[in-house]
Amino acid sequence: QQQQQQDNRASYQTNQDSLPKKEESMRIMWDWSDFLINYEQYVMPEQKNRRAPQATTGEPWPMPQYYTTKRNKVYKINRDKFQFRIVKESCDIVEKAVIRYKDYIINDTILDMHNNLQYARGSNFEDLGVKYEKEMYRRAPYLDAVTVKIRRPCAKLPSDKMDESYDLFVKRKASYIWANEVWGAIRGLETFSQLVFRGVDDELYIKDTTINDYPRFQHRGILLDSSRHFMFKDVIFDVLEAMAMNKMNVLHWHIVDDQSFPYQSKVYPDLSQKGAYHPSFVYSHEDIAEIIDYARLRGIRVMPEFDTPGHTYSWGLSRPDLLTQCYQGAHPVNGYLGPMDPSKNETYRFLKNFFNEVMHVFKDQYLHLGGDEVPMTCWSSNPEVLKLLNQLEGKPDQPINLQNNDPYMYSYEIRKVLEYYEKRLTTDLKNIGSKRPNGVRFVMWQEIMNNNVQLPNDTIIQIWQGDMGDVQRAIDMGYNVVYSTCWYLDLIEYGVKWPKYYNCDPVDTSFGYQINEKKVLGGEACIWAEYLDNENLMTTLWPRASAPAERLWSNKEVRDVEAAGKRLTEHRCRMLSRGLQVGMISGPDYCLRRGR
Ligand code: CP6
Repeated sequence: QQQQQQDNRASYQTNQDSLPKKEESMRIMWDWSDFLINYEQYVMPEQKNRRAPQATTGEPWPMPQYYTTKRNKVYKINRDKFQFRIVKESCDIVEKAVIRYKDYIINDTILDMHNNLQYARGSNFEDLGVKYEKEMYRRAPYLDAVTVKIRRPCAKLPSDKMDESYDLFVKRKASYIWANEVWGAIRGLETFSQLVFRGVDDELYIKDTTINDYPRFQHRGILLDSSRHFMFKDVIFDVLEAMAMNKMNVLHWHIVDDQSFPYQSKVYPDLSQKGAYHPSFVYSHEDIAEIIDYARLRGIRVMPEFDTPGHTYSWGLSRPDLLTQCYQGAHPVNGYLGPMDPSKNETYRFLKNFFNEVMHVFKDQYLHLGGDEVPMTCWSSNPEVLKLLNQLEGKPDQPINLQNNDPYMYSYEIRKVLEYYEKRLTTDLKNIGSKRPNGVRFVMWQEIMNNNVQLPNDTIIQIWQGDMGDVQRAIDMGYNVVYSTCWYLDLIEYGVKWPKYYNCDPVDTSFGYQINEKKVLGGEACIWAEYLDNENLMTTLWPRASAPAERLWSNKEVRDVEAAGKRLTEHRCRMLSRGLQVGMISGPDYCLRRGR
């Protein structure tokens, strides 16, 4: 087959006559499998291989761990009578979820893609030999209730220890969702809602199903950047809603950065007053509480990132004293400020006060401290920082020749300053954090490891440039890992790219590393917002992020890209149907949904 692919490519390149005519090419849809062999390079498929991607009907995304369904046993859902019955433990999380999912099922269920395909193409059921199936649908018994049983009392907030497992039975006699904790129940409700489909007769159907499900990784996140563009609350809600549909559970909120400071602090109000793009483009404590609550109801943790010592330009708009003055030779360069100034006690005093507030506003145990892309050349140009470095290196307090081309300068290991800064900051914050119910646990970007900075081994390293070798190195240093390298979703390209995201695995042993899976907490899809704002965030993020979502939830063996493509086509349609402005990643397809 590979040979044939090559032949096709060759003839496409050399023989212009083999290209379809324009009108023809507009109607022709192509098949997933053409992209599977070499999705990096577009291969013009042969005419006879072209067909519409056949979406699935009532199939879940991400794929559950154990999933069996009986194609020839269907039940009908009565829109007026259908209900979820909560037994044993209950709380607002499951009560609200039940209302939400009933509404989705009744109002937003998508049309059966198979029947519709035949219908839309003008075929009739009898001709296609599906008379039996039609009769089966007509006679389907009603399913009126699903029992939701939660064994343990609800927790207040989702955490890294939450149990998201559930069992789901859709049977003739009774249907159940069973979970240890409320988090499993809401994952099960999401799955249940995805199993429902609308027939061409407008009735709701669901196939006889048995599911036992749990996540492969505990950390399945989205990095949202609200500094490069201010993201409105509604858009963040939509991101959270889509995350719940994809069983993702961590919103990594990269809230501030160089370009703007939208976090509205009460202890230091000038930070956003002067650092936000506009005084109204801010997240107040109340806004943040609303976002955390919206996330909580969907089993999603909100982990804030306040990135220091680099990426801090906007902090300097109100507090230039916190940033390092960069020098050119012996002279400070007016207006050229670098990372946080590690040589001043005031820097640490300020950060203690600031993070004390942050740890009250954000309830999650995890706190991302950044540490990426620190411009250390500025540090090494500043005499006060060099004085600090002298001390750290045990050298006498001598003036240092500041000529940039002086090799003497490079005999100093500037990374020691980063180590000093991070150790002092994390020690301070660990103390403050120890007063919280769960304490505090830090996440940091890969550079901390690259610079050989050794922090307490509950620290989590987020890999964003490296491969499995870097994952292994972080583990060897005693760290836990969150993987992101292959999931920089803002880097968009023409063509079908999602299989690349889908095939990427945070515990990929095919490179010869025997990575301890327990040390890899999971991964995050990053949606940096230099080129994204409220208008195009959702369309760029989804359904792209659905690929890592399945990789992080489903069994390692779920790797069939062609089968995934069919489910993803349906899943994208389902997201549209629930009112989410999701985009397009997989070529020509169609979606018949609410109101269209
Ligand atoms: N902002 C911050 C960024 C990036 C990082 N940190 C980034 C770097 C390279 C690419 C995309 C994003 N925009 N604070 C790196 C973690 Cl390709």
